[in-house]
Amino acid sequence: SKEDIQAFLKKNAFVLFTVAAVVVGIVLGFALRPYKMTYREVKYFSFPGELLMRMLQMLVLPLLVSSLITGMAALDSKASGKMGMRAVIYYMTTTFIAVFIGIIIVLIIHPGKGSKAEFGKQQKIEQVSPADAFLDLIRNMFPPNLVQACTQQFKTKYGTRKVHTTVTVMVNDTFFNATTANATQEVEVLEFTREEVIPVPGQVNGVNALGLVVFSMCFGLIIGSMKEQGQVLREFFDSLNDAIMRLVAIIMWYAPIGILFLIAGKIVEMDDITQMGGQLGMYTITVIIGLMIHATLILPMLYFVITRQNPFIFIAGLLQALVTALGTSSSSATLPVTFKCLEENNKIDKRVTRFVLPVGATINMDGTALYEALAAIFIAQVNNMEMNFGQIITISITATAASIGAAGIPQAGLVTMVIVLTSVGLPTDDITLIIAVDWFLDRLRTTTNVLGDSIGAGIVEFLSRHELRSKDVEMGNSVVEE
Ligand code: DAS
Repeated sequence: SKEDIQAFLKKNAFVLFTVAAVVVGIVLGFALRPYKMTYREVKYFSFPGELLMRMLQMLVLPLLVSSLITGMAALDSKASGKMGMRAVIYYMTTTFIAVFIGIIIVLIIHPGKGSKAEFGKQQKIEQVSPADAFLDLIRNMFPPNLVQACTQQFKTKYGTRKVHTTVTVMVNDTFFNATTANATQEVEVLEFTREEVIPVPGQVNGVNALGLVVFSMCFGLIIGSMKEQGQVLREFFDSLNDAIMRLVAIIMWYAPIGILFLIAGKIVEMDDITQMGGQLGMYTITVIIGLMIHATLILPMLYFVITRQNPFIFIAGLLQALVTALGTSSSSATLPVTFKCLEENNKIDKRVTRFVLPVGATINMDGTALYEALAAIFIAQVNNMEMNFGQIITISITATAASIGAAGIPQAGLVTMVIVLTSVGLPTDDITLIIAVDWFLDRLRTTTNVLGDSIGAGIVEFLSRHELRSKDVEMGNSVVEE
């Protein structure tokens, strides 16, 4: 009936708008391509999209901190310990499965067959030792200065350097997203320094997310154990968290417009697809197949096997978040939307989302792990280098580490690839070969990352239902009978 349709439209308005935005964005993008806009014009054109990115990113920091603190404070150390264990086991298992799929698929399809095609500009990229990268990761868990951890920017590092390449522009502009001042300048890069190419692991937009995650978790756990004395702090962060989520609700109205322009802008800007060499085309298809297998088969199956519920109904509730991930190519920027979808559509317990999602968005990246392993072997194939079993194991370990270290921001995975390549002696300069398609593959792997975090929340909630329930009983909350 008419009322039913109206009710449906009202309930799904956001999702419908966002999906429509993607479609319109793609159409508009292709329609505008023949006009060959300059870099500056594209920047102006995508401005509404840039605003969405900024709005979402603005909320990430307070959301991350307040949700983790309240999430941890709502549980006792035993319950959160168990939940944490489950989350970590889930993250590890799914990441390894993803890496495995990536390796198998690239070995079967062998997209790097043939002589090395020159499908990209080669540029010099500095080597970095995996040991240093690993120490950096650990180091960042303990920021010496919390205020600085929230404000650190890459800007200053770049500000001092005058010479940039297109790659660095990409790095500044979408990867670090820091030097908007330079965004409209087309500059040329001659060489990279280590700091420029290697992001400090765990950093989001110059914010040390990993450090804040570790601190917030400990802090939340402590104020949770403080009984009366902790009350003020618990209430404070709780209401901060609520307030931020209300802001998210407002931004969601703007999201479709932002996503439309983000996607259209990217399509206008991208390199000519018909020029894409055979190897690069095959590589793109291989990555897509790998991600598809993981996102549409493995993860839903895992969800079904554990919870015995329909995974596709669960995924339908996440649509808004998945489209946002596609539009922003950043799992951190998508975090506010992921929260909303899981809590409101899928009714996942807040104590679970607040705890599992921020950690997941920072360290659990299935799509990135799959991608890094696959890309490394592709680069080996292109160079006609056979990887032996030991090297493949090394790749799977470093790809996992690199996905943990990659921040949830656009194209972070491309940068942490240096670690994977160096570990097996592959030429790091060859990363530049795959840059042309990375903007696109990045969106797909980010969507996979967000899906992985969300399904993880569903699974952890299911496995923790007894602890959550007994906590409810203890607190005198109303308990819903199963
Ligand atoms: N785009 C990133 C993310 O937000 C990670 C990556 O580059 O792989 O998930």
